Amino acid sequence: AIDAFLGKWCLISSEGFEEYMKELGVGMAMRKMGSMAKPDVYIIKDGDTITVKTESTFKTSQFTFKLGEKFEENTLDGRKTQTLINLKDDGSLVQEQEWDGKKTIITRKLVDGQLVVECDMNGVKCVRVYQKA
Ligand code: DKA
Repeated sequence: AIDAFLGKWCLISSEGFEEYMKELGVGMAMRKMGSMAKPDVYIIKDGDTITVKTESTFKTSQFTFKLGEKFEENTLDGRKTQTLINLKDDGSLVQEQEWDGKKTIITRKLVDGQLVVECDMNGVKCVRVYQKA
């Protein structure tokens, strides 16, 4: 269930994020800030509605959705995407963002009590690990 994902999470490691942001088309200034940011992520549930809030000194944003229902997401780097989030049988939470004929997938899973976020854009992958606050 989604319940294991709920709570406050703090970034503790990040690999390949700069390259991933570059592949997304994020400009240099924002990539610099994005690389330096150590965000806190809050995953909150209200009935069947889920909110993911990302808070950092550089920028704060949030999106709210229902599993399996497409919605319009405004991403941290300013993309407006058509996003679909599903919970897979293996327990991972898979977020598919589509915009301008492009697509990226963000997969979140729980591994040893940590939140592991894997991003993939055209095969350029990044892994970010969050610890429960
Ligand atoms: C995360 O949750 C990573 C999510 C991907 C963000 C992409 C764009 C960020 C640009 C500053 O840790």
